[in-house]
Amino acid sequence: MGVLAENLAILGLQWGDEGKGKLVDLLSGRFRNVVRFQGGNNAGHTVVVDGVSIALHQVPSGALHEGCFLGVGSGVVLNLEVFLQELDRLAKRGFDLSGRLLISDKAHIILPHHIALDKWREGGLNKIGTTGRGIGPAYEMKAARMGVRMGDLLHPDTLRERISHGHAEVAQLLGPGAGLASVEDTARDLLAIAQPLLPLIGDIQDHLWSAWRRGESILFEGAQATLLDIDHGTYPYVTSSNCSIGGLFTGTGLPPKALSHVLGVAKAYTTRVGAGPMPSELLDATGDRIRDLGREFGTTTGRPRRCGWFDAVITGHACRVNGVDGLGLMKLDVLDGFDQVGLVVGYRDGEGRVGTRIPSCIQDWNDLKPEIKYFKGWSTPTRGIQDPARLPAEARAYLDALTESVDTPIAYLSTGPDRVEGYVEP
Ligand code: 2SA
Ligand code: MG
Repeated sequence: MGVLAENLAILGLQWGDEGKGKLVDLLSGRFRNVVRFQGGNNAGHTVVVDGVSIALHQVPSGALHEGCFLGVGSGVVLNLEVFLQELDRLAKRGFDLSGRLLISDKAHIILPHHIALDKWREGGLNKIGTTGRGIGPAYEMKAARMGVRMGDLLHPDTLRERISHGHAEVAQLLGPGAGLASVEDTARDLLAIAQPLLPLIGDIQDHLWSAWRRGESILFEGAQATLLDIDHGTYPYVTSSNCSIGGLFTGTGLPPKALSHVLGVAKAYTTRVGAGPMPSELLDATGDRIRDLGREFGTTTGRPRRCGWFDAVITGHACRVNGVDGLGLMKLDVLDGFDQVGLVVGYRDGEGRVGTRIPSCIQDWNDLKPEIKYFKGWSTPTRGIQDPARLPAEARAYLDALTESVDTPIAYLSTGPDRVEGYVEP
């Protein structure tokens, strides 16, 4: 079997929104288990079924496949209200998850004071451009040993005490005017919301380890992406979890030998939502055209995404960090009809030197200018083409240069939003 089989990780190689949800949905029918291992409802994975799109933020994207067992791993931060809304929305669409969903007892819960702190910070000087979902504070409280975990819901008598630690600090920081719910109210509301989820809480590590040892296949669904990774991304303009390969193992409790392949997902161009460096960004009519044709607006926040040419420097970095076996190259069709298409092959520094790696100890990303190689565009539509051999010659030339620039072959090519299968096994 090629890349798209066995125990597979699907990870984002840019700044999110690469189309991971579509690939997970498309491939999860092949896997017995689909598990989210990090992130929270800052993720917005859109799956398209019979032309109708469903946005999932926390329920693993394998939900649409009856045969898939769904896991929410220990590295996830969970907004219980959003989670329940998604379960309800899926049920209304006829997708019943009972008997095939397990939530780690070690997953942390996003609490109202986490969201309040996130929003308070975003109104201040250290503006990251977060999704405002309380993701950062939830992970901070986890690291500060003041987090509340799903397993705590099974012990109401100690739940209040667990909530009180982080709550006290946030209440002190934000002051009485913040309108924070009290610890009592937070605990009461949490327990009321959580009732339907209590039977779903368990030991995800044991479930996945046993599944792996039984030879069941597992698909690991990454959220966000490597350039948003707290360690390997464009810090501080990152999210607060490890979206790259390391987060898979800490977020599930499985050993590296349980993973066989890594599929890295990237768009045929680059987008970013929120603040932070983006050397390939196009602040002109071309960027606007890509945004409009690609409908580049955040699934989670609706914010317009910043658009630019494919950036081989950041994507090559992500391929190396994650040990990517094959690319899921998405939305090539958006580039149909451009007279020319750019590929960022390096960054030129203040002394005019061009490098193909992200420099270390960067003081100001604005000093790094994109070195762009241009390719002749193509007028023949690529929409719906599943076999790269049938692509226009100019599109093939562009893809050949792109794969060479990141030293990674294409394992899947997407030329449209629907569940179109276009595998090219390396
Ligand atoms: P946060 O809310 O603390 O995680 O925000 C920190 C930074 O991370 C960015 N961020 C994102 N950027 C793009 N897409 C995101 N989610 C995707 C979506 C889902 C995906 O479609 O919504 O691709 O998995 C996402 N989540 C966080 C955010 O803009 C800040 O720059
Ligand atoms: Mg998305």
